[in-house]
Amino acid sequence: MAISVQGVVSRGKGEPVQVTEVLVPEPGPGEALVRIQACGVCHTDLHYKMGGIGDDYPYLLGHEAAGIVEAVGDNVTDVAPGDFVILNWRAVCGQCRACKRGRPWYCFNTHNAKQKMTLADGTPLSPALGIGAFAEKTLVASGQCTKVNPAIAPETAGLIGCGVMAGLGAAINTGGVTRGDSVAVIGCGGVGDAALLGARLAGATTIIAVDIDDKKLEWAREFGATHTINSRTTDMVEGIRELTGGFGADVVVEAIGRPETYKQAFFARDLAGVVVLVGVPTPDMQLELPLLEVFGRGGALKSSWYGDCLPSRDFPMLVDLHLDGRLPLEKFVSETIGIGDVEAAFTKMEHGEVLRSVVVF
Ligand code: PAD
Ligand code: ZN
Repeated sequence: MAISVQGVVSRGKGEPVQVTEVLVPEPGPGEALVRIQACGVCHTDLHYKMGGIGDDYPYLLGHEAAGIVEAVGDNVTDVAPGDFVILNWRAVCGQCRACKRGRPWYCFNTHNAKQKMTLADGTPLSPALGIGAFAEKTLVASGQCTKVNPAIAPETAGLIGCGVMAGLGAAINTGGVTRGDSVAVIGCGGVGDAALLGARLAGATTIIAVDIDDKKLEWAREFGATHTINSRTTDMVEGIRELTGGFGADVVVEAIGRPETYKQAFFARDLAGVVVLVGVPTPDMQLELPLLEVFGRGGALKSSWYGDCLPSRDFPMLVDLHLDGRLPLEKFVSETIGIGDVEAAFTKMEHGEVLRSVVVF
């Protein structure tokens, strides 16, 4: 028997989201039912609402979540009822060509629940990133549940499930930031600030935050930025070069997802440097770059999906670093809100008033 819960649903492009009844099936083989304790509002949820990701409405939004496993289906051995878990959108298959080559963080065939959650009238829902966690309970593949130390606060833990991991991993896993590097991060929302934190954790010495909002730049300093540039008033390419001996940064992380800022990232990096695109573009965007510069400057232009993370490896480690006082992840939580406040949280995000609003249940 399906259970009835309240969830935040996006019914059509640009329409305000609604709290409505959602039916969640009992977990089948390989699935887990999770009682959500907290779920962050990520810019990717707003992309879904605005039609930037696809047209598979209605969407059940929310994907940065932590909670307690309530029930599991047959053949589930990795988690059990009562486990405190962070939900992930990379439950690796172990069988695809990436997994078989020993690179499971690129898995091309990640798992989600097989059964569909639905609206009360039976209309199937598309859960955001295969999760759908702005709901009291959600159904996922058991591999989407990563067990971590329950000593961490759920509203902080949930953020590791997307934005924190994406940004931190963009710097550390994808960008390969290491001791002594210079790093620039363009766009200092939750994802960009996590990249700053990752750069600091990895031992970067010059860490430059770029944004168009002075408040964001002030917050960026708390996450490890040694220098800040407001790109409304200062040319960021010039500014980054000036702060790096005239050369550009070793690693530049673009955490917005726009062609113009990507281009600036490209020119703000040192010869043989790395550009990491973690911001998500929309389907209409095009990029034009001088091919001779792409060749002549060497280095690497990389994209970072989910910070190239392996949840089973990375989530418990980040939780442990946080509990050890070495990763101040609680600073990402600007406010806790109720399930009815997601639309207002989108507005606050667009106005730059918050890093993360987190829905608590
Ligand atoms: P956010 O809206 O909180 O932050 C964006 C920041 O960029 C804000 O601080 C803005 O002020 C700043 N900004 C906007 N335009 C400019 C500009 N022209 N120059 C400088 N700064 C600017 O978003 P977020 O941090 O939640 O997410 C950032 C992106 O990362 C977004 O595109 C989201 O979809 C993406 C994302 N990617 C992954 C992944 O796996 N690749 C995961 C999660 C989120
Ligand atoms: Zn996200």
